Amino acid sequence: NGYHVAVVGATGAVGTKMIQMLEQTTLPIKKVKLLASKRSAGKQLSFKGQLVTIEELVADSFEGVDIALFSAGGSISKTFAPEAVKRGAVVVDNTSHFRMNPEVPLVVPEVNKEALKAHKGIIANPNCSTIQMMVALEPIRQAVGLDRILVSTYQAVSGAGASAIEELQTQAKDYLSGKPADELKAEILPAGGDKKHYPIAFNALPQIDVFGEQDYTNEEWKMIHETKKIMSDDSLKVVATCVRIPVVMGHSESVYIETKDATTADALKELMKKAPGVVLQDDPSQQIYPQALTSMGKKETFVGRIRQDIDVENGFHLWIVSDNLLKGAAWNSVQIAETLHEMNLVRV
Ligand code: 11C
Repeated sequence: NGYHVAVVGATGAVGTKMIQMLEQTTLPIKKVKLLASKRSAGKQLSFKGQLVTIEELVADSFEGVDIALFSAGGSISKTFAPEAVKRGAVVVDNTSHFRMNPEVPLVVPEVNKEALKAHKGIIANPNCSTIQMMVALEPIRQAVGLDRILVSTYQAVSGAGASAIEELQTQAKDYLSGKPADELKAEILPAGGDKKHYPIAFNALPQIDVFGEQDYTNEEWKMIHETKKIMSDDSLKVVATCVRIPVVMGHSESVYIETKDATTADALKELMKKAPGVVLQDDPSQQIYPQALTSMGKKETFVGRIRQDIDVENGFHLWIVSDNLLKGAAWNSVQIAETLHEMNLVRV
């Protein structure tokens, strides 16, 4: 009894975390199928103490699969998600490919699980930096309304995949062994697909993904558009500056909000204490606040440094941190699968 679950992109930074999250889920699972490119086919990975052989991804891989979790890049999702749906599977897609498609729900379970009811086979998992912000801000939106969000991110290199982690580690070792900064080898960051690459070790790069319209990067546009879709509010003012920093896991965000109704920092702290998926870490007298390092390996979103703005009455500042590969990706995807099961929505 239970579901036949496939992981597409099983060897990637997110795929390996998806397998770990499936080991911990309450979702009933009868079988796990691990899919990847031809290069990885034949290798084995452990699931609940049993070795599972990775299979090459082809359209027929989805025969008999009930739930397919995708995290192998947008072009793989574009080609194979419809093939999975054709064969009766429900797809939870971690890439950006279907996110803004009006037919596809974009879901953070703590925020908008009702949107799952309209699914037609594919559900999109939002961008990591959007997810953690939604978990913290939705309870505030519900209580006092939100007029505007201004976010600056401090994002971990793991968001750009396993090879970006290696790039940071190699550059850090080389720099500490005396190699000058202008000789550090950079081939991936700030964006794999862009013309120039800069070192991330001992640096901060105000570019995540390539540049798009109006000199905002794609990562910044994702935060803007996805926030409006998840909160179902096109009038919400949202703007983002996304920065990569030399941290391996855990995205941090400085978030400024303007609420519609009057509130206080203490009231927001009380809201955060009760918010699903949120842990309040906010005690300046004891130097308690969220940190990337302590968020690593945790499923929750950590919120602290809540303060009223000095000048704007309805303005508030928050510091929001979460493990980008867990709540930002693998855990949110598995949580969507759990929620589909709880809402009896696995079969289309
Ligand atoms: C990063 N947020 O940190 C990106 C990774 O649309 O799912 C996730 C990209 C996405 O580089």
